[in-house]
Amino acid sequence: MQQPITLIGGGLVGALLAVLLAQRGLRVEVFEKRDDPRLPGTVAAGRSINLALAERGLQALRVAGQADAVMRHAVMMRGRMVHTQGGHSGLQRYGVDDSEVIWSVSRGVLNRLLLDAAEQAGARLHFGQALSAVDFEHDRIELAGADGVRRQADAGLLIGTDGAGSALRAAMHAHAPLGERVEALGHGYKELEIPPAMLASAAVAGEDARFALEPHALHIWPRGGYMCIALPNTEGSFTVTLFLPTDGDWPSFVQLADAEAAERFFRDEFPDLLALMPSFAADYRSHPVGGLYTLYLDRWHLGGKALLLGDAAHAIVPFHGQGMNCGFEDTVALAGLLAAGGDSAELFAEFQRVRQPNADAIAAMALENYVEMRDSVADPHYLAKRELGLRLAARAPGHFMARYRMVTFTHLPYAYALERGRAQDALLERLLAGSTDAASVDLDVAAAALQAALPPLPDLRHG
Ligand code: FAD
Ligand code: 8RB
Repeated sequence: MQQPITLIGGGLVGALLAVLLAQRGLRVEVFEKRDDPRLPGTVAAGRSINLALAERGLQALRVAGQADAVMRHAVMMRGRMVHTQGGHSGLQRYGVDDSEVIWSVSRGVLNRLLLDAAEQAGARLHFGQALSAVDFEHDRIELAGADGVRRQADAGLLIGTDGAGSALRAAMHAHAPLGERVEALGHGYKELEIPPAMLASAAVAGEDARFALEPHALHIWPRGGYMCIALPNTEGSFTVTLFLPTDGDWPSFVQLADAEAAERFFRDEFPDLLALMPSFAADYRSHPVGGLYTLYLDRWHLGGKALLLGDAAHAIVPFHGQGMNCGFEDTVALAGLLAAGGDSAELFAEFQRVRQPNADAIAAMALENYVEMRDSVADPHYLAKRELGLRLAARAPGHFMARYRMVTFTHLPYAYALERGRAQDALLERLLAGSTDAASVDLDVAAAALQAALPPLPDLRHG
């Protein structure tokens, strides 16, 4: 593989892929539309957007030698803190103990750190250069600068890490259709913020008092058809996201067009949360409503000339917190294939063969987790199933692992987690037979039924 590798997009997946490829001695050029986010004055002032980093993403960072640096900026989240309408809250742990937690990290910090690492590993980064056209016949690309100036460059081996609105995908599709399907969820999102708590109390009560809510949790205010969530930032603030139907019957974003209507809605539905957001109206007015959709493609590559990965190939809805984690897992798989060398068309086909069933599986599980987060977390039957699952996992750890744990804390293929989860769920339903009391199920009988119905879980140590 002598030709240089050209990455379109230096976001999270592009930057990490650049690190991995450059570390393997490959020639890497990265073209990124935006300006260098490491330069002073380029970061969106004051707004911190965070992401949940889980085991799959963390493992990819370990492979790139970047895990320790990232973890210095991460806030541990042990579970979901569920806030009821009545103002009560309780923690549902994600894992069995503190070895199974997820981490809140700032997108900006993560991106800048990976860009530094990419440069150090020898990748060449070109900022303010947006892919604007591709000539696949002559292997040339056209890039547009912010000033409108266009320049040409050799395409090399083209890799699209330019996100959900991928320009490379559009160019590939114009050349030969990719079988693209976009499924809108019909719900959108808006970001809000809880600022750090009063510093006076922090001085007395210590570090964690900078936070207006429990810092080590992912907060959820489930309300049936919609919800709010909040993730902690290192500085003591929280990024809040409201998820709501886009239009249709109240409540929807169309119905809550102005901040006053939205504030009345929050006073009724999320009074405790509203009390923590002094700049609610200003934030509501100035932050746009984002759309949520799932992207499916029949083909991720154009022969051996171009390949898509990350959101460019498989954008998903956010509800499992796995978009970045899945994209990071992609980069390790692709770097392994590219470093081994060989015919690029075969190698791209192999990448799609391995990754697409898993991307499809996490897309499906992310959609399902919306219902779980906004509704089921407060449902007695769901809670009984969860409780029985916890008991079975303790009794027969080699045979039962909650699907959430397989997705979040192991490297088992997503497709396996989906399939195993369905089988386990059917068993739990059968054992509970409509009951909402997990303690009424005889655990010896249940464990025997489990072992009769399902093979043991794979060895998880390096799943
Ligand atoms: P992006 O990060 O979108 O990067 C694409 C890059 O390409 C950008 O830098 C862009 O400027 C550049 N680009 C675009 N067009 C061009 C062009 N024409 N030429 C050159 N460059 C171009 N995932 C999780 O795992 N956990 C979470 O908790 C989580 N939270 C999220 C919260 C929010 C608010 C959002 C929006 C997403 C969240 N995700 C989360 C999903 C995650 O952000 C994405 O899956 C991930 O960023 C995908 O990485 P990417 O590099 O493929 O795309
Ligand atoms: N994109 C997350 C989870 C699962 C939480 C659970 C859920 C915000 C946009 Cl909605 C969401 C999870 O089951 O208890 N782990 O990590 C991250 C999530 O949303 C992120 C912050 C988000 N992603 C557009 C907004």
